[in-house]
Amino acid sequence: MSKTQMPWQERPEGCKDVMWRYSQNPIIGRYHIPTSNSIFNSAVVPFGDGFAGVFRCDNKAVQMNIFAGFSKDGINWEINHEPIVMKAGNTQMIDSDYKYDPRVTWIEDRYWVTWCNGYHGPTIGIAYTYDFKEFFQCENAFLPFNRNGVLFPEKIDGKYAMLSRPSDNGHTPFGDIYISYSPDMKYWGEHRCVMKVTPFEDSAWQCLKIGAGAVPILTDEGWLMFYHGVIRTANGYRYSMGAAILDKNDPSKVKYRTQPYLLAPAEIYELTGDVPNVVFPCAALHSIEEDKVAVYYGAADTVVGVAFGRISEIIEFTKNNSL
Ligand code: BMA
Repeated sequence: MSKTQMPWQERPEGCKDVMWRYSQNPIIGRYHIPTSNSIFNSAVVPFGDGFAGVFRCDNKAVQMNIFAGFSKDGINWEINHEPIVMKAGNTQMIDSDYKYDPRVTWIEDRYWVTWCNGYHGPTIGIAYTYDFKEFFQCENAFLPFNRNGVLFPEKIDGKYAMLSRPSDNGHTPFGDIYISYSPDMKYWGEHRCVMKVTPFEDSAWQCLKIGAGAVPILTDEGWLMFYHGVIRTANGYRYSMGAAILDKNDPSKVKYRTQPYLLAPAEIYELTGDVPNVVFPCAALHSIEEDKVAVYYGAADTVVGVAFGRISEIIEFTKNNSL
């Protein structure tokens, strides 16, 4: 990021945590557009002299869809009142019963959007856009069922690379992170396991399932990846956020991975909502030069929050507290 000032707040006085929340969270409320029941698990990127994003807005019939939005400062967002209407991309139009949990990545010459696409159950949908006005839908990456498709921001060994989590058709009680490659954004293969859940006694917050969160950030140590981890409690699932560092040239190799979480449900808007106890990262704005990152996350499947951190400190923390 250079042209635009990324959203930022210094660590609050007395705070010892490696990441801290924006003081005005949540930045997007559940009724931010007229039709919405909830807005969460959404993705933002630098765009023009500001930012653009793709937002998950469930409507008051609780139908899941994705909407484009724009912002000058990354905090105050104008979200379109109508959902994204796709045109045909690298294939004929394919069914989409619903769309949710988008991620957005700039690769080479355009923005790519991935999301959980309803095609006989959830799988990973892919589209591209140049302007966040016109969107072109491509082939689904995988067979159902799959969730949390997250593209790398550059080709690896000449191929597009995507993290994902094979799942089931419900509130999946399992899940590990895999990587897949494609020469053309149409055909995906070379599927390799990246990271599995942890034994309960080692790190319980990530013992049930894990999934990629934000687009990985290339650092001197490798790819910094924020991910979500889930534990099943007496009261249901609890979603927290951790970080991993993947090998630069072979991201199926995990170099480090946090034993403690970086962010877990603790504030009222994370503890209470349509689905209590969810912190679900889907995007990160960053500046390597300024040593800053702002992670965007869905809170309690209801609103959007932001958390800040120093990239160098997160890397040190991940190395020093690795499983
Ligand atoms: C997952 C997805 C997410 C959601 C999470 C917690 O399976 O549906 O969209 O945030 O559950 O409900």
